[in-house]
Amino acid sequence: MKIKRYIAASMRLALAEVRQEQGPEAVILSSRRTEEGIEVIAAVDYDETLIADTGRRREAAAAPTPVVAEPVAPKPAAAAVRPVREAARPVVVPPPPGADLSYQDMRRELQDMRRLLEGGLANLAWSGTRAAEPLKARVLEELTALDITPDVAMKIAASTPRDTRFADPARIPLALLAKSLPLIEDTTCLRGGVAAVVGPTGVGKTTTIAKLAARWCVSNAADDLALVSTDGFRIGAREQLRTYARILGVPMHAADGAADLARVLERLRGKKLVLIDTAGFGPRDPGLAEQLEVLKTGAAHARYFLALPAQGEAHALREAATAFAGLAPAACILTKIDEAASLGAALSTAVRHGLPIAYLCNGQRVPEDLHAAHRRRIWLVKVASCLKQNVSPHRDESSLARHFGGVQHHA
Ligand SMILES: Nc1nc2c(ncn2[C@@H]2O[C@H](COP(=O)(O)OP(=O)(O)OP(=O)(O)O)[C@@H](O)[C@H]2O)c(=O)[nH]1
Ligand SMILES: [Mg+2]
Repeated sequence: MKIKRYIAASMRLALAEVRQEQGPEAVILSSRRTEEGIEVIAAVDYDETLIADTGRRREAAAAPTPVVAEPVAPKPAAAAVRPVREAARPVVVPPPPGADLSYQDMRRELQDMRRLLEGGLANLAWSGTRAAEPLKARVLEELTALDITPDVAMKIAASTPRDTRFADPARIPLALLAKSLPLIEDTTCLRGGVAAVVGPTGVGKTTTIAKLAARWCVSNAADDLALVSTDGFRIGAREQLRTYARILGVPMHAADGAADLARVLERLRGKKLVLIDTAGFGPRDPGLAEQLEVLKTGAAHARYFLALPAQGEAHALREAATAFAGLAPAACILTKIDEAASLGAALSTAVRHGLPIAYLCNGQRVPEDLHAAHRRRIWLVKVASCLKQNVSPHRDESSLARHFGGVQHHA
């Protein structure tokens, strides 16, 4: 068991220090105010056997001493001197009568107490923010209502203006969100190049490739375009792309493995635009690393777009963004906006990972449902705002306090 003493200016800072050094398993043994500040004694790695032994010793001591008929031999004088090691043993304070708490019970109780304490401190800190920075608190509250994740909401709220004489405070949360969205203008469909769409399974990669190809054909010759499929995994994947290629009157090529992909791209050097459709892999799919390697080696000069489903859950989107980061995607494409119950998770992912958003897809129609993101800033925020009613109503005061008043934000 490691026991350490912490001194800090406030209980909140002391707890933050404990948590940072000893982790969430740390148990607070005592706390008191001293001249130096708040003193907290915390411990980790309880030695359960030590505690159990101590308990057994206590029980043994409490058990009635057997009556021994034989006379007890007097102890030699030297035995009266306790060895140093024994003297150094921790003093075990006997529990108060009736309080026969096991180690696990004690631990649970201490953890409950800590949770209570932290909850109280979080409520205090959040009330403080509400009183001192009401507009910032409002921004945090509004962004949370849009399902923006707490870390991103904090980031956005950091630029809440102090002077609001010239702005309508009610509009500030959405205005800040709009300003922080990393929307970019992509010129793939104007100038060409080699572009690939990657992402998890079923997120709309092939459909997006078809939309981009159709968009190109609106103002360019179909002859200048070629489609490539590296998806030899899913049955019917190539047939799906071939169907779109046939409709548009453009050639479709299959590539298997890095060397083949490099060869195919070399053959297509004369094309102004080459669009590569890739196989879908989940972030934890063991085949993903190999697929990323194939793309990095076979199409090193391609511009990668990460397709992220707008209706995806925050954690899944975070995983996807991390899993495909190795390809250094130039931007992401938010698909299935029409199916999303909220846009908070998708927008948070883009902001957190610094992933520019190049295109927005809000339906299955090719190419009508593909939109250049940089032209849709206000529309995107409006959709996010309209979907607010779908966000679960658990965003109450205590959850706001937990997210924005917690010790971790002040550590
Ligand atoms: N509602 C809606 N559906 C879409 C959108 N984009 C694609 N889809 C549909 O989503 C389904 C899967 O699309 P695909 O393009 O095959 O997805 P994928 O990522 O290529 O799938 P895999 O290759 O199997 O990984 C199809 O039914 C598409 O029509 C969109 O923006 N909105
Ligand atoms: Mg596909």
